[in-house]
Amino acid sequence: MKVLIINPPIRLSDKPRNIPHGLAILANIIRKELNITPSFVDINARRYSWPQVESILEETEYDVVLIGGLAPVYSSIIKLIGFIKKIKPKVKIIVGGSVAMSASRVLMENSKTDIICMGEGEFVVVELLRKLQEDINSSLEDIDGICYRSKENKIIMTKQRALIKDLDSESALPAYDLLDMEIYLSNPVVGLGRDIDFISSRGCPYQCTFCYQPWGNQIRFHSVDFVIEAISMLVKKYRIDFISFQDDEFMANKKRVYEFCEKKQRYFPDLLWSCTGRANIVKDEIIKVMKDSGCVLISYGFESGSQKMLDKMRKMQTIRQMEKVVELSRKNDMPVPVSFIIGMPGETEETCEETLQFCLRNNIPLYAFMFAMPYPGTVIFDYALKTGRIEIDRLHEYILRLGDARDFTVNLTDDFTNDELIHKRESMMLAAEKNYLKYISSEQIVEKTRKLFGKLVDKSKMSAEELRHRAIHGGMSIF
Ligand code: B12
Repeated sequence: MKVLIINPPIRLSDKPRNIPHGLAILANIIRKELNITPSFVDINARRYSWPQVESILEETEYDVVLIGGLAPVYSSIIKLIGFIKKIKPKVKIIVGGSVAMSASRVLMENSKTDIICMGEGEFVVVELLRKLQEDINSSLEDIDGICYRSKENKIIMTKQRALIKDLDSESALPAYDLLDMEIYLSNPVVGLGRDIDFISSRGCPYQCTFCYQPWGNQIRFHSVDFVIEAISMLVKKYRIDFISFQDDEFMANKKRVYEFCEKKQRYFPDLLWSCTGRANIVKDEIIKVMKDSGCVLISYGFESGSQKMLDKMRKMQTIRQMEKVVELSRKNDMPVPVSFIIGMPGETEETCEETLQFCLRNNIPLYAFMFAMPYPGTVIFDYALKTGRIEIDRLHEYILRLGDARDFTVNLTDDFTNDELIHKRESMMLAAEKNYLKYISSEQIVEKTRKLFGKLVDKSKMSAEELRHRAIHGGMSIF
């Protein structure tokens, strides 16, 4: 049986930087467990045009197609399914990932998707492919964790599948060798040089209302030894200079962070790294240890400078903790890439002013300032449905429109019109940047970036201007 995996395009305004972890992990599992090497069409990495995609789909041989992605790739998934079913109607299409899980019924009803994977794919793909290998039209009712179309064209949801217990032994590393690694490695995710992203855990203990969390509040971690072994391979085979951890909450387990810092420094002293953090858990001692082990930045979701808004979004963090994190990062000469959200339910002139004042007081620019976006599966999505901001019978059209949270889509506030909200965001960004650039000059930003990245700056042969651009683009310029 021939398996084709397709990674749809994402964030076309930027270069491809993030590897498709989910799909590439499944490729590895399929190869290991079923001895099938799937073909991998990475539309995102190659930036194929749609006519090019169509001809690839025509020329490649396959019996089963696996597609995955997040909410903004919904429209591409719909397009791909249309092409495939036109070219090869008998091929089975399996879709997974966050958009398929959070909008399964809409996807089923508005496309010719055959099967949706409703959770982690490791066991599901193996069971499914085994079944389809025996008979491509096998009945699927005894496979847990899927949604499929029966012969009578009914949409059937099977029993929920338990989460993987041990990520080290039951999941796998992505099949890096099937990806266009040189494309990803030449476009750094966060840092400089040959930078790769890595996800070392699943789940998050918090329940923010704007976030989609399919893996629940119990975090499962890869062991530090698993991560160190992966780094060892990535250093040897792909000569990486930098690793960016994109976990929902990399720092949730402090003991593990300390263990990682010690082992990383022992085995790969020259490797630099970054990760995600949270204002309510980051303390002085840990930042210092991380910095000394080559961590150049920790990124935070600050979301708002208004305590009222933070509480409403169940962020479980205080303004004081946020100020403390800014202070500590600066004390350790680390940038503080922080993101904010405007337009959550309850946002008013007053709460916006509180956010702006927070930024002015702490010399923070609003470089990553997102609109509150009700992505399927979030609490604010349910709120938007309940309040009629999204029409239940026009969900397909709504999800087709979803894109980057920097683009306005739905107004969740009662106090602003759409235009007012858009202008509010712009004026706040301008004011915060103007203030920030009075606090620090671009020469100082470049100087601090050079100091932070050391040898990597010369290795990446960047001019001061490129460096500044990269620093700002990567959000690492908030010193
Ligand atoms: C890395 C990442 C990105 C990368 C892109 C990654 C990529 N190449 O696709 C970047 C940085 C570009 C990105 C951007 C955005 N992201 Co993002 N991102 C993530 C992040 C942190 C990790 C994704 C990941 O790799 N996970 C690890 C893998 C192993 O998990 P997985 O993909 O879910 O795969 C497993 C299963 O889902 C399943 N599976 C997956 N695919 C398939 C396919 C088949 C066929 C099968 C059978 C199974 C299967 O098996 C896998 C193994 O178990 C997640 C958070 C998270 N924890 O997942 C958010 C997340 C996916 N992003 C999200 C969002 C909202 C965004 C943005 C829209 C935000 C923004 N600021 O604008 C932008 C998109 C911008 C745009 N213009 O399109 C949401 C998606 C919500 C939703 N309902 O879809 C998430 C879930 C964050 C959150 N908690 O809310 N993101």
